[in-house]
Amino acid sequence: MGALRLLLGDQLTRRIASLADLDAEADVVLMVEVAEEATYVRHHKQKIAFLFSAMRHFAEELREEGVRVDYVRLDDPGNTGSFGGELARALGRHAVDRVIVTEPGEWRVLEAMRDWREELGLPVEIREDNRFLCSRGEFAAWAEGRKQLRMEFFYREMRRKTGFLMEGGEPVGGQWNFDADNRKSLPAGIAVPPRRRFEPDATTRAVLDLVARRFGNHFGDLDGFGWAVTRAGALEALAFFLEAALPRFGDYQDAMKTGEPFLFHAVISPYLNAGLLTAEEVCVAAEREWREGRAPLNAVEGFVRQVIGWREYVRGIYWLEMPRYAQTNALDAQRPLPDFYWTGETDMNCLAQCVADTRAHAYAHHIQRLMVLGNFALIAGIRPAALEEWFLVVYADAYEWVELPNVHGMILFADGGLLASKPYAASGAYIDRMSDYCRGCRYDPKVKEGPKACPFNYLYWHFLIDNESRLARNPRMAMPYRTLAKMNPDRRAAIEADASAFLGALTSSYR
Ligand code: DLZ
Ligand code: SF4
Repeated sequence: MGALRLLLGDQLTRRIASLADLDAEADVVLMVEVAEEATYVRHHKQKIAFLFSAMRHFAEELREEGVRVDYVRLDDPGNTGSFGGELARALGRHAVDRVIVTEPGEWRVLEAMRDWREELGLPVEIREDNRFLCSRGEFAAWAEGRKQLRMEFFYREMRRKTGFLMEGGEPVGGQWNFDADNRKSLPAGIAVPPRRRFEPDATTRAVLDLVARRFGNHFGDLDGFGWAVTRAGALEALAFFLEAALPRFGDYQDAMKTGEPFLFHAVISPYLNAGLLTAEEVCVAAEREWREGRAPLNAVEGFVRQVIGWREYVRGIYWLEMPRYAQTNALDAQRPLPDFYWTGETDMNCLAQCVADTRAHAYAHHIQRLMVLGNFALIAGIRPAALEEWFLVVYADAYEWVELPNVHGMILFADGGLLASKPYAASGAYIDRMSDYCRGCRYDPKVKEGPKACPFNYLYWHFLIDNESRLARNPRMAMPYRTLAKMNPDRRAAIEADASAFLGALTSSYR
């Protein structure tokens, strides 16, 4: 008898472990659209549409190859709405003697999977996720006995292991990291490459209708949907990035511009995280651009670091630390998420613009996420779980393995410094330097007090005052705390007054 091979929506690669020894005669591949996955948090409409359409296309490709695919659509009669329920139903349709699945990207789903053997009464083999360059075991071995789990050291190990941008055991260019070259603001008039858009085909249009009908009340726009939904499309998106954007990706990777969330970014994370592209192939391709003289080293190294460094590192942290990781709240932040994260209705132009980009595209680039949307939540003391859910909902590339360490650790310092060596708190000057947002804002980034003052300015100091007992001993926070110590009492009182008036006026009425 054959096996039932359950393939999850973010495992869309022929090379996934669960399909490795597929027997086309005896086995059945099961793919299921289930309400529980779409609604356990109310994902952005484009995120659901992207994944359902990519799943349907992938199923078609498997069928063309002669594989037997049992595909359950969301609207199919009898759809129970959950992985476990659909697996049980499918076992009634197929004569198989075991289930094979690749471990999921979320703790929640892995917990459920561990009960399946008992619930279903037959063997369930959970295979290691082979879509990553560093296995969970390798990461655990690297972490063993280290006091601090710094990305930079992990990244160097990964460079050595993979050989990317290495020559004779040394990093090319004589340096591991060229980040210092990657902080330029955008020159006026620089041409931004028009983003390659993928026109929805009949399959995607059917999914867009389904999502509009079933998830109309979820956050996000559907019109303008332009994601690739196949591996071939994802490869085209990669090729576009390499040619049109990579040469300037490094220089301007921290810059922000009104109405331009993509700038010189790769915009391939939804494809990587759903299995349509592999980490290895995107790095091979980027390295070739440098070796053949079409892209500078600072750009290529910055890109490779995101993929083999940061991305693998946050996944390692997630599996090493879950489930306790999600439960810490080192800064005891308790404020509910303000409504404007959903509505975009705020006079703070940077936040309004970043929410607008997010709503329109289910995408914002890393500095919009970290230094605007994230930074505000950090210095306003937003409850970690509330911001984590928001990030998981709104971005097409977000799964808990990647979202949680980025938000909990990197953005909010809620893990007390396991991941980041200090909180990434910044005042309005940073946003003013890196964007054109302040020009269109009713606040002024240069004003520190009173009604015209940029709220980031007083919230920044308010955050430091509020967290003095927790942060003042952190050596990387010594400078701002020295400044705070010298601050006169009137200035401190003004900060307190401005911050409490501002925070008191925030509304948080719905999700
Ligand atoms: C994100 C998502 C959504 C919205 N829907 C489905 C689905 O209907 N079927 C499916 O197999 N996967 C879906 N996913 C992706 C899963 O949430 C993802 O596989 C889990 O988070 C486990 O990593
Ligand atoms: Fe944002 Fe402050 Fe600039 Fe307004 S002035 S856009 S609130 S940083």
